[in-house]
Amino acid sequence: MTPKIFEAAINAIVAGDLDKATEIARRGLEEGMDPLELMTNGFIPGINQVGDLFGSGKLFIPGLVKSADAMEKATALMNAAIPQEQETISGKIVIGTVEGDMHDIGKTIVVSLLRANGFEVQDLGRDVTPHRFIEEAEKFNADIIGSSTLLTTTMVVQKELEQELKKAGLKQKYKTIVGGAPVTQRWANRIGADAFAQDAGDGVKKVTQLLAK
Ligand code: B1M
Repeated sequence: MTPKIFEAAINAIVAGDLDKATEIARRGLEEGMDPLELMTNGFIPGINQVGDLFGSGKLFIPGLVKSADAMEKATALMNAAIPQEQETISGKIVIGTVEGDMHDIGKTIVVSLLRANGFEVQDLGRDVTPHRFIEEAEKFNADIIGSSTLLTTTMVVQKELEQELKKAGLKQKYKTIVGGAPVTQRWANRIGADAFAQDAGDGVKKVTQLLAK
């Protein structure tokens, strides 16, 4: 039964079928599935297939948008079902998708998992400028600034954030963590970010390590 639901989730996202994706998400949760497992083995591979189809010219913008809508709905249902830690542990993070980038599905999963692990998270949404990251970190009294980017063209904003922090004399005050599909440890090292995370689980691990430093 379990692999079948993963396959159904993949197919619903590839078909851009919002109703089906919603039904599968609800059914999975009713049957007691771990929301992260359903995301990791079903919905995320589905949207990755969509990305491959789009990248190879076999799917066009309207199809990409339909699949993205189905994915956003499934992600919202999964995120809402992730059990939240009642006790907050010390550690405040501001997180957003960088300026010029509208992709926020992955970032939203990272936010949910951080909150589920007891961290205080301020979600800045998407299209966030380096200046706003810093301004919000100051207001929130954050320990960590996290940025996400899915476009190779907007990766540079993560570098600009590091430069702005240095210019403002705040590089020592905040630890930074970067993520997103084109981001690598090598990129993090190159721009001087304090950590890189491959996925949401790794994000929780790296944030925990940064706070222990
Ligand atoms: Co767009 N898109 N898209 N898209 N899209 C990509 C990124 C692309 C790779 C597709 C492709 O061509 N194969 C390509 C980028 C190519 C490149 O840069 N080289 C692309 C393009 C070109 C575009 C447009 C330019 C298309 C156009 O209009 N011509 C346009 C850009 C708009 C803009 O941002 N200015 C565009 C638009 C869109 C939609 C709006 C339709 C939609 C986004 C909806 C939304 O996010 N609300 C969309 C989607 C859905 C995708 C793909 C198919 C899927 C992205 C996704 O949600 N993945 C994507 C292809 C792909 O990535 N395979 C693609 C699932 C998500 C769970 O994974 O976001 O990687 P991810 O997050 C992971 C990890 O990366 C990590 O943890 C997450 C959970 O495991 N992580 C972090 C992420 N952030 C982190 C932060 C951390 C730690 C870990 O700490 C701070």
